[in-house]
Amino acid sequence: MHIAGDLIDKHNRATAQARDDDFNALAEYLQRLGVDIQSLTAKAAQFGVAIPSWGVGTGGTRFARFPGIGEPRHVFDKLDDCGVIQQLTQATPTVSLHIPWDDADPSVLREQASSLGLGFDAMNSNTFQNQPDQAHSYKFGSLSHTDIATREQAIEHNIRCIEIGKALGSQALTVWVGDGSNFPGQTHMGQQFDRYLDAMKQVYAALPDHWQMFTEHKMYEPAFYSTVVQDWGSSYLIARELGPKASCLVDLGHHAPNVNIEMIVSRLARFGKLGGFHFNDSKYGDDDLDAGTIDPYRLFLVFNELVDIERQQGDAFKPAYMLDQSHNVTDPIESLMCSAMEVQRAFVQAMLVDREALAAYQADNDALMASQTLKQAFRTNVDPILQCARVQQGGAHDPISAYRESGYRTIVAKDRPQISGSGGGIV
Ligand code: PSV
Ligand code: MN
Repeated sequence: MHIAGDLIDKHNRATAQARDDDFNALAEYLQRLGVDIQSLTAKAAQFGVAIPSWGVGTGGTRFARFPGIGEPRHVFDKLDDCGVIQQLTQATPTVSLHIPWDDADPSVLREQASSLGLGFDAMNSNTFQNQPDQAHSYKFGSLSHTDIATREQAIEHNIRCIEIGKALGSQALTVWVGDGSNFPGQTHMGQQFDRYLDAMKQVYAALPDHWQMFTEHKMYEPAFYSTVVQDWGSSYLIARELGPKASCLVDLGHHAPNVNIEMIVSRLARFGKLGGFHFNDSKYGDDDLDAGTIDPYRLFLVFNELVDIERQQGDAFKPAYMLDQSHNVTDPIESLMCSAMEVQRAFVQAMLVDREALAAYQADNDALMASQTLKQAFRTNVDPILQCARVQQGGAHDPISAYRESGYRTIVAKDRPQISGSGGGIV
């Protein structure tokens, strides 16, 4: 189901005067800085970040889940919700599926996605939960399990994800495992890493030529003492060991507090191993909060690195941008729209950095002015650029207002029964 085009047109007409005035004022300001607003708007319009299919349902904590009304019942409802996010923001042209959560006939999925103007981004494999019909338990790990039959089952699952992805037109597989240990001495850390590498090599061998494989690191959880792919160093070792189709995926929430993530981004990219992102925000751990809600400056600093690297490496540098969030107290569609716009905002602001001036300040060791150069770009309100980029493509001036005006959630709730019960669980 889509939101009526008339409603978006009406919304955009009502805001047209304000949008034009703000755009012209910003154009004048940027002109003084020698920046052409039209080309910036065109770049903003080309920007896209993938929606995680699992993000459109209400998340939860270990303690409870409080489902909202009109929750998606299955992957087809999830696609509908992703279609609305794309329709209103025009910044989320693809969906990242998680298997087996989103298992369904690929040709039907493909048909529905294309009718909604959506494509498929990276596939995600799930070997961190047991499925009802599965022979071997992942309680003590999957790709790194001590038991070969369990490892083989996990390898097969990953290969199946590739097969489904091929049928959907996806071109990447993201592998995140919860493997690790909860007690010192529980596992032999070296041998466990060897087993993981060996299994990943078998998955890698099944990748089609034009596919990529992303290894996603995370410091802890569900394993609380040691985790097999715990940091960007381990992830880099894996990607290097596997070969050119393998690279690292940086989930912003998967680091210790205060870690300099933008520096990790710079390092990985410099050695050709930055594959993609899971954008979200966090205050304490892997909180999966909406992108840019806690530390928008850090998001900007990540994009500052990305824009800089793109200028050096050109179009060949194309990391995959995805969101990965959990929504406990907000409508997931609203949160995902906000996050997509925040990520797009950080990208546009990073393009405003005066790189010649910055290079000169760096050469002079003028720390204060170098920092001010970044701050000036970060402080610029680029809303008019984002609004125009959206409206030019048929999206909404203000996606949240248009979504609320549409009553989408109440309408779909008529077909989607209220989920009762509040069991815990992270997804
Ligand atoms: C793990 O916490 C993670 O970030 C991985 O990307 C998973 O696939 C995703 O969350 C879904 O729960
Ligand atoms: Mn993630």
